[in-house]
Amino acid sequence: MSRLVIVSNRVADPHDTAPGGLAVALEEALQRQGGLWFGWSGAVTDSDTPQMHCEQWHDVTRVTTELRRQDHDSHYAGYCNNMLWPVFHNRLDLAAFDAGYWDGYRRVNQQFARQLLPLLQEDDVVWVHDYHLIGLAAELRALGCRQRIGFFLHIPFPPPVIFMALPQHEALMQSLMTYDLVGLQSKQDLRHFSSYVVDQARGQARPGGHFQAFGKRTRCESFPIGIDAQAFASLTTTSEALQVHATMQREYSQRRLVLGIDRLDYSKGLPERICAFRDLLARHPQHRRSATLVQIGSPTRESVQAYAEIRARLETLCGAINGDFGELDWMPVRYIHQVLTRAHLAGLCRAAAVGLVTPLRDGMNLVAKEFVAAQDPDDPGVLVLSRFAGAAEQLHEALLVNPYDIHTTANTIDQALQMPLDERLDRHRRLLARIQAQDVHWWCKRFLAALARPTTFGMPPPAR
Ligand code: GDG
Repeated sequence: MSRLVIVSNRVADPHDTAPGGLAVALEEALQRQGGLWFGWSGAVTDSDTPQMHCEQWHDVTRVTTELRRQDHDSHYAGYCNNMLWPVFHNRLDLAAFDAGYWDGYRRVNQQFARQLLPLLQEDDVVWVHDYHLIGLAAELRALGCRQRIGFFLHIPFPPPVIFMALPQHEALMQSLMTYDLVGLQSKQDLRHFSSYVVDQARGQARPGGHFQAFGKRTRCESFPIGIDAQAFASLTTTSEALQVHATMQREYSQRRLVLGIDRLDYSKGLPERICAFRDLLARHPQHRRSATLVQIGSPTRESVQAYAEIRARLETLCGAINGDFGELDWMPVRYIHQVLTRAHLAGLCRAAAVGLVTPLRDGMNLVAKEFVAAQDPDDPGVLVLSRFAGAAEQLHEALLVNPYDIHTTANTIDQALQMPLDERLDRHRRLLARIQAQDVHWWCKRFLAALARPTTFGMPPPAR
């Protein structure tokens, strides 16, 4: 079996006592095949020669590198978080089209390629993750790398008309086409990719996910990411989770807890969610005093302007709803701007009657799956899920909503709060079965098996 090399912007900490499902699955694949994990250490340097750091943990080598300060600013803070993230999430209004960012993006991809290449062995398989490193395969190939290289995009692939708002859309697509395999989260992402290749790049799409354009060819398929369903479910039985659950049940004896867990990101639809909850209380007064929204908004990317704005907006909305509807012994919304432990989150999920996962746009959304995995199978809560999350393609038995439609979302929360037990049981059983079958280990194995498959294109090689 070939050695596996994973490259991602950040490298998971092997000493983390409760890592997320993705870190667990990748770590497991690395342990199985032996391997190397390469990424940014999180440190910036003013020196011209970024230092690397190497750590061995069981059979896995972790190599991290610093970034030069100006490269970090234009790559991570600039092109990644101020251009690619908003554009790929259909938020052209929040993108900063700064011509200087692109050079930094390329420099970091070149630096990663230069530092990684000498560490590679002949039979290695390289798996690159996410939008920070779209250009890595092209940079590695330019240096003579011949190993198989796959890429997985964790965020949505936008419709061509939106993608083309990026001045560098052609260069980005050419970089993607340099990979042996490109993995996307959903079938819709795949349709967007295909439509760009065929309609904009005048390329070809063939059955089996084969694409040809720009004199290059690649395979592109959807690989919906899953969670470690079993591990998340077992977190609900830890003493920390049981304590959270007991506290919540004491406080919400009618079990009318409505829960949201998100990074405080503008893609997650938090203001719209608070407005929908407000509309619920205004038009369905029977839920006043009984339904409480607990919203965890964990801090993220706080140096980016759009993130500071979403935080301020959310605080204003939560203050207003509590002021207008709250009573001395009941607050409609509890908003917590902190990072909680995973066991704490699992306990909260278990105690909740309704999980609100209503992003405006999301590659997949793992919280939707974690919520289902944590439910009591004999008395499960109901998942309200945005149609615009990749997870909606798999989780049909959730109550699907358009999060921009505040009125209908409020009515759907009402429907969820009133759903009879037999319907909840039926929906939950189906959701759980799919989440367990298509978990993060399934995702990881499927991607690596596809990457290992020899590529037979069913079309003549491109003219060079
Ligand atoms: C990207 C894509 C795609 C949240 N708050 C806390 C906390 N979390 C955990 C959740 C979940 C994870 O963070 C968030 O995952 P999501 O999938 O919801 O969203 P992104 O961070 O935007 O992830 C997304 C994902 O990549 C994987 O491909 O699904 O579409 O945007 O696991 O539980 N964890 C802890 N404390 C918190 O306060 N410990």
